[in-house]
Amino acid sequence: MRNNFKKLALGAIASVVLAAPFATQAVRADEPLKIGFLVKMPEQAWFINEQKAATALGKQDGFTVVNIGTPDGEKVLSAIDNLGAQGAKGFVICAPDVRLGPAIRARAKQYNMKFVTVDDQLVDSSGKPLADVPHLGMSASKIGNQVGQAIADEMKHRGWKPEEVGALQITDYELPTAKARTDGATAALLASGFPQANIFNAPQKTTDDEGGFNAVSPVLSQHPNIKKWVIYALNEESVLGGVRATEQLHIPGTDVIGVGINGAGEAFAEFQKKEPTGFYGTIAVSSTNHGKDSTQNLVDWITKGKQPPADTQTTGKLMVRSNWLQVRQDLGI
Ligand code: FCA
Repeated sequence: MRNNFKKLALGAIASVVLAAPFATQAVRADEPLKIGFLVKMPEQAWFINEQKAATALGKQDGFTVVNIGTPDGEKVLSAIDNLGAQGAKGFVICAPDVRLGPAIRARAKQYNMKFVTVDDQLVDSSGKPLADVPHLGMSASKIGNQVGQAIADEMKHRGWKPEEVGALQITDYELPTAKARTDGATAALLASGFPQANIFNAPQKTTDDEGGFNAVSPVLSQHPNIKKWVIYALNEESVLGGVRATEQLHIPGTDVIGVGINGAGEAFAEFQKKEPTGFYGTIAVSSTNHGKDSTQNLVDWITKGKQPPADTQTTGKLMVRSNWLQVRQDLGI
């Protein structure tokens, strides 16, 4: 009786041990390479496309990509634990908060995993980028400049007088790439002769449609005298939210020029609407290449010991109703 109990207890302990932290060691060396692809907003078309591109590369080259949505810090850390338990050798990440940098680095180290960042570069406790983590993202200020220039050009084309126009700058100052993008747009707008006094800050809480809508609505109500608006933000989702807020107040689409960044599903849907809306265009960047190239960098690092480039900056192209299909094709989105 006593002996049987002992056996049972030992058996139970053994299976727990196998299932938990030692699972990594149980993964056989000849198993195909597994990596993770973690994104902060798994429902956003940009990120869906990045993960799709990573998965396609894995299918082509014989490795597995585990796609995980990690909207908060806790989910990021448990996703890394989960990947570690599955024997994954590394991951690509766009984190929900860039200040998670040191925590993510420490957790990856526990499992001896390599990782690279995509889109949003991680920072340390003093706000400096984590220089030892390879990054691939947009050339943020340049793409911001393109947004501002596109708005200035379209204002000219419509014959708008800058002094009669309000600019809604939807901002997220906690995310460095977001700040660089909107600062870049503002700089180009000012350089075109737009009055500084007519630029209004609309801080957003989340970098999506809802965040854009909630940021813009109160600013619009504070300025009922302004009849024409231009809108920009870190991405097209936020700009679309802003455009929806103008529609709510019955401001005609012809009196709004919204220009976003990304070039993904929501912009395509907008360009396919029968009547043009206040969403004029977007600076399209290849989410396909972001997903594919960041994954390739990570895989080469794991399998060949090839150190990825420290900081890759990608470029964008203005996409509007008249050329969206062509630009989409050119960028392989
Ligand atoms: C940030 C934004 C995304 C996308 C990406 C490249 O993460 O939130 O919408 O623009 O950069």
